[in-house]
Amino acid sequence: MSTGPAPTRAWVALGSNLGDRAARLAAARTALARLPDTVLLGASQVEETAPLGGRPQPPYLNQMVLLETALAPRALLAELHRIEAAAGRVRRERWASRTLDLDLVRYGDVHAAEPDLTLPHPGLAERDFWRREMEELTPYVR
Ligand code: A4P
Ligand code: MG
Repeated sequence: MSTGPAPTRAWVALGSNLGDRAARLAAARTALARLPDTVLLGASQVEETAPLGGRPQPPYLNQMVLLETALAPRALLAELHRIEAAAGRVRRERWASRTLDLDLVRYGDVHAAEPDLTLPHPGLAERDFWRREMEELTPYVR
């Protein structure tokens, strides 16, 4: 019997604005559902959003998923980075176009203020579409 950490709800935002965006999101959902000690409880609609950040770049497809996971926040974030890398993401400057971006928006009620882990994600305040997508996931929170 496993006696690991109690499973926690984690909200993960998916974004893509390069290449076959819908396929990138679909592959990311599959990869997230396969993470160890993790269940994908639900996914919001995929929506197209105008690029934020002022830099000229193509529109994004965005979506949010709700996970139940026994992975600790930093372990989960490391898995998100691994999935991004597998999708061919090259980290250049901040806010630049990307094949796949995965952000940890919320992890239970955990608050963190480290550069490598800020929770809840600071983008939540200015991203209407994240809040709308979280609203859509409410029925899955239980
Ligand atoms: N980091 C700290 N806390 C977190 C967290 N809660 N979730 C650190 C994810 N990462 C977190 O991230 C930079 C560093 O943030 C990482 O080392 C991580 O440890 P990154 O993914 O390498 O860089 P980034 O994605 O270019 O920067 P950032 O700040 O995450 O930008 P965003 O917020 O992801 O913005 N417009 C629309 N319409 N839709 C979008 O999805 N996305 C962006 C990217 C810009 N414009 C957009 C969208
Ligand atoms: Mg990011």
